[in-house]
Amino acid sequence: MTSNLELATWVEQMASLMQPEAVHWCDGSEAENQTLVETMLKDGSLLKLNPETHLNCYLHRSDPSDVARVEHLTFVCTRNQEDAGPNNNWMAPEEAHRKMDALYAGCMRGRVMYVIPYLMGPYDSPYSRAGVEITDSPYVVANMRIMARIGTRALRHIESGNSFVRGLHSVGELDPERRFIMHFPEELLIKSFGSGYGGNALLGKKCHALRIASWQARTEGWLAEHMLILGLEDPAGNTTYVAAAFPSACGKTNLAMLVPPAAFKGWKVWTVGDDIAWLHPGPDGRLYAINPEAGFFGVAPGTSMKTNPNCMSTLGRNAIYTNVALTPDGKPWWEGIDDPEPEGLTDWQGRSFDRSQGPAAHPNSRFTVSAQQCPSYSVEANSPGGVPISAIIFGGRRSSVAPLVYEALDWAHGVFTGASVASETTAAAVGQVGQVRRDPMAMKPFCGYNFADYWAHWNTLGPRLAHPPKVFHVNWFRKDAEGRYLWPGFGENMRVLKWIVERCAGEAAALRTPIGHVPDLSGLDLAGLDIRRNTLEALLAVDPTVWHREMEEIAQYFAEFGARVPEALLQQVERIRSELASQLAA
Ligand code: GTP
Ligand code: SPV
Ligand code: MN
Repeated sequence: MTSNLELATWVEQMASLMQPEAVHWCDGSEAENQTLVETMLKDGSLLKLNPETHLNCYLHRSDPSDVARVEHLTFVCTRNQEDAGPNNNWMAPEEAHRKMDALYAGCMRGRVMYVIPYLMGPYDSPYSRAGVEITDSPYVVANMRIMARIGTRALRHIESGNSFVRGLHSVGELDPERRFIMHFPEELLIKSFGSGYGGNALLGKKCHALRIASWQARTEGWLAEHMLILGLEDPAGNTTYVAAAFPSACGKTNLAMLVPPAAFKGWKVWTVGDDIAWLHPGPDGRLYAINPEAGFFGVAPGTSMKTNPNCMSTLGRNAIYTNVALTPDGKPWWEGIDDPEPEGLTDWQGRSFDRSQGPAAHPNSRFTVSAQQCPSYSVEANSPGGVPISAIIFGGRRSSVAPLVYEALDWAHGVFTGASVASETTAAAVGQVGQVRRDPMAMKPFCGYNFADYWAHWNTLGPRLAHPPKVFHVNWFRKDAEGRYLWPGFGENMRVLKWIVERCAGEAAALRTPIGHVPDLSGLDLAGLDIRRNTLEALLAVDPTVWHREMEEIAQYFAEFGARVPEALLQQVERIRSELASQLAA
């Protein structure tokens, strides 16, 4: 199976623990995929969609109790609890191993154990990292095949002596009471049980590429972030690359595939990644980004030709849809899609659709599709050296407080800006939706170690770069008193991206406020946009009273991390507070 003794021994040991009926080493081939699809069509875990409109597309309905990440059941198991920090659930490694191994004992009886070697990042990139996921879910194999570079070539990479992250996964009985996602960063090991869904089960994604990788990145001097990567090409053909961190279901996929408004002739957005970025200081003193993933696991509801045409063109062939609704003629359907709700719709649970039972598609229903199919996929996306990042953008979903866009004063203030991000919770994780919570760098659910150490690590990175990216904050989700979005969003976000690129080039007008530079009313290119002056003022407002209260909350949040919080962050709090106080006094 493999010439790598360490890997062969581990797989053998896991097989004797889990007792599968057979062990299958995945080669990632089309033939293998077809066999898996046939198996799933037979057992009903996949439904074939209409091949005339959706060639080679399938619908998967997950267990209704297993539709999102489970943050309360996700643990970081470090020897020292302080290293996991107040931002993570923690369990002692011995206890966690005991618990998980008890669940794993005999869990694959009558099932096939799939061994998936995978590579996160482009082939032949010094920044790429390998992993091996063991799973009993053919659905996980089919999704991993789209999301990561799996199979023979990844195995060769491991066999040529590269280290790999070990991931164990079993769907178990899909019992929420027997469901855990455990990380052992000191052992480069992940143990997941009881869920077949997304980030809980596709271990290359959040578990490896963020939680374990962020730990490795800290010791090795780079960053693993919950960021999209895009290239913005101006009419003269110059491309500026930016990376943007927004919390789950807060607009990364949409921004990464943006189509500029008609008035922006000659401007193009190129997609490098939509969810995860690995950032490394390069030899020229700039920060370089790769996308460790090969596909998109994107939110379906709200996706349409109007909001995200590039995404709609990416879909429709070779895609797996999870928990969307189904039309009578075998097409996927969700709230916000272009086609009106048809007669005879089947909801995400396979029931005849009845509005009183909730939406037709689950709010966290998703599609899995190869990035190669995306019309805006960048030619640089597979570049082994990555793309140079000129701007880092943080953002959240906030109906008030945060203006449409502002620019941090320098790197240290940029780290503060990222560390103080707050956002309303979404359906991407189990729990209440719409609660404002602190989500530093959009990494609250994904940082594999103590946030205080993470902020300190961010602080050290800027000064190591001769040309650090400028840092910005955006908020597409500010609302008026009636609860309507003030900003049209989607393609119109181009106007904000253009301001950001101009600021990176030392152009575009801005006003200095205590929280950073905000565009003045002439700074944003609003050509072709019908927006009222008072709406714009409301979008760009930085209210000192509101921000004074916000700073109070930020200070309290930082205090939860005790003495480990970097002094530089506390200095930012003091500076902003005193500037706000003088504004209020004036
Ligand atoms: P994850 O995959 O969970 O990490 O999410 P994401 O950050 O990629 O979010 P995505 O782009 O999928 O958007 C999530 C939801 O927000 C979708 O329903 C979108 O339609 C909606 N959305 C995205 N961008 C905007 C925007 O600019 N304005 C508004 N109002 N909604 C948006
Ligand atoms: C997210 O929740 O941020 C996602 C989906 O991108 S999942 O793969 O489930 O993490
Ligand atoms: Mn995400």
